[in-house]
Order: sequence, then C-alpha cells, then structure tokens
Amino acid sequence: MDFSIFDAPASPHTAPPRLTTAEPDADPESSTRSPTAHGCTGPPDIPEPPPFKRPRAAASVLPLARCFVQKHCAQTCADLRANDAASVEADLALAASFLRQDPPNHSQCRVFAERIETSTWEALLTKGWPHVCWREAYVLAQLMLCCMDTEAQDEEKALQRCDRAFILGGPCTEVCDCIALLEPAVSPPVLNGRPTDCVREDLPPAVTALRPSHPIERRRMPTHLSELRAIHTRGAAVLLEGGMDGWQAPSRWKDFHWLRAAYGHRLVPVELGRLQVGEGSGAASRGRWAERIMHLDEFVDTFLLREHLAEGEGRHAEIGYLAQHALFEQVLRQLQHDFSIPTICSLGKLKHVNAWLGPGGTVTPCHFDSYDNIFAQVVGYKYVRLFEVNQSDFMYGIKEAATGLEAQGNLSAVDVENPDLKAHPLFANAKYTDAILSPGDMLYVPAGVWHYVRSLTSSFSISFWF
Ligand SMILES: O=C(O)CCC(=O)C(=O)O
Repeated sequence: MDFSIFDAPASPHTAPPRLTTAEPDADPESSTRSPTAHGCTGPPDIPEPPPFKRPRAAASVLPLARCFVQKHCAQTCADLRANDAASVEADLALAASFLRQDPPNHSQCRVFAERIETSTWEALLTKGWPHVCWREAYVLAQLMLCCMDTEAQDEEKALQRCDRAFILGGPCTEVCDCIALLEPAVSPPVLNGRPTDCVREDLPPAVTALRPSHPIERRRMPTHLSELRAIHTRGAAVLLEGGMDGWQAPSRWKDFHWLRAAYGHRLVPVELGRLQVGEGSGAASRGRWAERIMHLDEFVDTFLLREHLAEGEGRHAEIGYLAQHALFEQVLRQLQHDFSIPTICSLGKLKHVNAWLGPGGTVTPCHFDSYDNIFAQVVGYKYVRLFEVNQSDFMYGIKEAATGLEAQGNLSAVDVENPDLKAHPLFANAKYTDAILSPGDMLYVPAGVWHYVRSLTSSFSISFWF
C-alpha cells in the first residue's frame, strides 16, 4: 500500500517520514485549544455572527472507513509481521474484525484501535517508523477511531482523527472523503467579514533595508500561451507580476483573525525551529528542528499574531512554520475559490499545490526540486536567492547519507547568506540572482534551480509544482 504524502518530491521540507523528532502533543488525544485570539490592529469590524448550530454528520463515515480498512488491512498486517511488530499486527487484525461485524462492535474496536494508536505513536517518538507499515497501522487506527467517534456523536474529535490521518500520510482521496462528510457537522461557517489587516502594510526595517544585489528579471505575467511557453522552455527563473489579478486571496488571507475564526479547530503540521544543514547526516542535521501537530488557532496565536503585539510583549524566540503542506486539500478547501491555478502550469501536469504559512524569520535552506514551480507570494514579503542549474558544482549538494534528508542530494550544505568559505571554498564562485517577493508576485523556479527562501514578515505563499 502506498500512502503517498511522504513520497512527494524531495525538498528540505520533505523529510520522510515526518514528525520523527517531533515534540508532539504529550497525549495524541489531547484537544487542548488556545482560548482567545490576540490583539491585532484594532478590533475586527465584523458583526458578531449568529450562534452556530451544528448539524449532526448527515452520513456516516462507517462505509468509507470499512471499505478502506478492508482494502488495506491484510497487506499492512503481513508487513507488520515481517517487520517484528507482531503485537501491532494482532491488534490491527482484531480491531478490523470488530469493525467488520454488523453492526460493528464499537467498544472493542475502540480498545484495539487505541492500542495501535498508542504503540505506533510511541514507536515514532522512540525510533522513528522504520517501515511504512507502522505509519499505515497508525492511519488505519485513526480511521477506525474516526468511525467510533462519529458513532459517539463527537464529530469534532472524528474530524481531528482525519486530520491526523492526512498529516501522517493517509491517502488523500479516502481521508478527504471522510473530512467532507464531517466538516459540515463541525466547522463554523466561514466568516465573510472585511479583512482586519493582521499583516501590517507598513514595511518593517527588515524589508526596507534589504536591497537585492543581483535582481532577478521581472516582467508582467504574459497572457498569451505562446509567451508562457517561451518562458517555460527557456528554463530560467523569472519574477512575474500581475499573475494574481482577480484573486481574492491577497486581501482575504492577510486577515489571520479570520483564518483563525474559520479554521482554528483544525489540526495542522508545524515545523518548529530551524533546519540546520551540513552538520552530518539524518536526524543530527536537523538540529533543534522538530515537527508538531497543533490546532490552527494555536499556531496563529503563537506564531503569526505575535508580530502585532507591542515590542517585547509576548514575543516568542521560536519559529513555527506550516511549510509545504497540502492545506487546501486537508483543511482550507473553501480557500481554493480564492485563487486559481496559474495558466503556465497547464504546460506541464500539476503535481502538488502546497501552502507555506509562517511568521517573519522562517528559513528554507538552499535546495532544488524536481518539478517546475510557480511560487505565489500571496501575503507578506520573502527574500529569495536563486542559483541556476549550471552553478551546481559550487553548491555542495549533500549526498553522503543513505536515508533521510541528505539522501535526496538536493540540499546544499552551504548557509548561503552566511557561507563558511573555509568549508565550502567553491561556493565563492557561485553566481546568483535575488529578489524580495511582495504580495502579488509570482516566481517561476524551473526544476533543478537551487533556491533559498527567508521570510521578512508574516507570510502566506502557495507553491504550484508542475
Ligand atoms: O517559501 C519557502 O520557505 C520555500 C518555498 C520552496 O522552497 C518551494 O516552493 O519549493
């Protein structure tokens, strides 16, 4: 069985399996939520919405989950057996058999599914998941528990099971079908209020002081396919202006209060700390980097809204980054109406649409991807530095590890804004171009082009890989 999310193309933000050094919720069941939104620039000018009446989940997720478990359980059990996880296998076989009964034996299914959840999570924290079957067992347990929670009319918890299944690599179609069934019973209606400007419009000193030294070519986004084709075939990076004309996203998404009010109850993966490169292999190279699953409201309060607090008030040293995540499939599906797929992507096959949401100070180390990318800067500012493919000899791509981040060979060992030229002397020869991306800019980054990205303010970007 192939749960495909971790099989996404290589990038510093694709460290399969994710969450291995996580500092997770101590209790995977915990649904602790941060209580209130923090201050912003003045009170939101949105009328108090009427109390929201939640419909009960109209359709049960049971047939979907049963079908999924039926399809995959035998193979995962066989893989668990072959990988010294006989007790997880026994629990999985039992949980599946209780789910199969008509009607399902809910209490017994829950007992064994919770055992699987606990043992697989513990394994993830202590040794990582050495084989994909551990991850599959976790996902299968979440879907079974989702049924049990729906049956118990706790749709909010059931939805969080789906979020966990999605984040931990559950198959998009099946998990999203369950999410679609549960969402109306849980989610507050999306508020249609005026944006409250939670990203400040005045440029902070970090932006005004920075001048790109080798500016990337800028031009208007062409409207004719022939011109787009010329850009695509030329294979050089270019900054395209005006590509978001007509999009609602830039004005709506800068309101983090709105984001929080509409989606704060959903779980998302957040990278904590900075990814350190070039310090050896595997987990060691991640330094203080970890990944945690948290509620979107906690993420917004802790990492995004803090930029609007008075100087010194509630500032967090830690960086949290919701990076390279299929957010628009898992959580924010209504937001798909606020943007459109750039036409240039039709020159290839659209592979992944990922969200990048974080405060100022996030850093994505220099790397290249195996797909062409239209990188859309929707909210806030980012500094980017690009090195064309022909500079690869100077980039010190890390290749030594057999597994983990560095096995992918697409990550540079060089800290490009602060290079250690003793360790990486050839980097002195590397030619680059750079830019500050502003709201509305789209950057075309062809496959193989090395890129380094640092956010200068709170920022919300979308990457379209094609
Ligand atoms: O925005 C970022 O931090 C990195 C984006 C990136 O590397 C990508 O889209 O490939």
